[in-house]
Amino acid sequence: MISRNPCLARLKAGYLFPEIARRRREFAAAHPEDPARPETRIISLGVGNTTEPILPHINGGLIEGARRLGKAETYSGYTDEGLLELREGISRVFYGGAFSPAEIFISDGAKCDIGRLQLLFGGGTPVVVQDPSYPVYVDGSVLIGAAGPWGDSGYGGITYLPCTAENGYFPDLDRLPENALFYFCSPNNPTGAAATRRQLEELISAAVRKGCLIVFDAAYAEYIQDPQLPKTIFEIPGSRECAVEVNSFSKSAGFTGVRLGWTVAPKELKYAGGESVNADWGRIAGTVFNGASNIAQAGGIAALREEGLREIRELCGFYLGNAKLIREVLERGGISCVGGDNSPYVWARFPGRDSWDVFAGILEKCRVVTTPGSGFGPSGQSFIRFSAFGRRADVEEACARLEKFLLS
Ligand code: PGU
Repeated sequence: MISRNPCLARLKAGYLFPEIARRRREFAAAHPEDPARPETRIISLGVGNTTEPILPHINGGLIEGARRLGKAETYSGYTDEGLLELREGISRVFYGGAFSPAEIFISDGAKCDIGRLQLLFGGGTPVVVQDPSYPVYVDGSVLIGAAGPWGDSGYGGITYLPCTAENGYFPDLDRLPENALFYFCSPNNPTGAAATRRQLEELISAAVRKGCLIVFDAAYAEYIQDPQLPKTIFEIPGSRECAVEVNSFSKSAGFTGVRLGWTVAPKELKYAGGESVNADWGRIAGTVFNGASNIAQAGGIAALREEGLREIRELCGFYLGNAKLIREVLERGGISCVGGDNSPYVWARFPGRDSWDVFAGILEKCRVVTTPGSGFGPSGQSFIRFSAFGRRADVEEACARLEKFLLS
């Protein structure tokens, strides 16, 4: 019989979000909803999944994209690294035109590119994550065997850099190992912290000093409201030599189910041996990926027009409105929180408590699903992540239940 990839055995039992869904199902089976009692309905503030309809201009782009496929004159097939108009548009809108289309690779979402990126580095590459962090950085590394050599237990080649209240949710860069792959997410999932320009300058200078490559995850960039905060790592001098950036239309345009993202791999970025990371990324993308849907790309092109960008601001503003309601209710209840102002996540602290216990308590008493902070790494213990993605009426109802629970 064929042997199993040993990397699979090193993964933690289940991916965080399916595990939450399993616990929700289990709870729902034991406590069935009673349609006559709306307070028994379960509301999710768990997984960061968009709920609002795609706004008209962007949706029109998707419809037009589908229409074009139905006519011989406008039909298109594979688009390889993406439609030129979309790549040029992304460079113009998000990077002030600083990148050529050859440096922008269109993807089917940030998560998918995060999973593929490690093919660039292979086994043995030390991996560094912010702790807590989006679980795909660790699980993706483990799957691809990039974080070896392995000890008997645990993830030998993964360094967790704590991001806690004590250090303002920014890691101690003196602890950054050399020649490592460092996943850095800002605005951060799950803490909601958005790094300042000064902090990102320190990050780039540490990466250059230590020979690290940064994978900058900017999936929540459009949630940044404070004009002083950088929306991309490429606002920072020196970043082109040490960073790639992944981003996505999922959370800005409501494309979680449409699937469209991109990766920027600058021409200047080189491995230790002087080879081009950009050329290799093109090689890998061409080999294991056949491009994003043409329909999604037509939606992306619409999203980059003035009207589309206005819709992006409106949508992000709506979810930030939810975040404000959640944060206010928690703070009124005496819970200390961060996030929710430049990100769609509120990171709430329950000192001395186990995250999964708090998760279970909130599910039982409020019938609200959240995400336990410990699922994002050891430093997430005693925290709960509240996602602001939800219908307004559901968020208001969840807040009313939380308020009752916290004040009781
Ligand atoms: N990067 C970060 C930091 C994310 O939080 C997410 C989604 C993605 C990338 C995925 O972006 P796509 O472009 O849609 O692929 N995080 C959500 C959803 C859970 C998941 O497994 O992706 C969350 O709740 O954390």
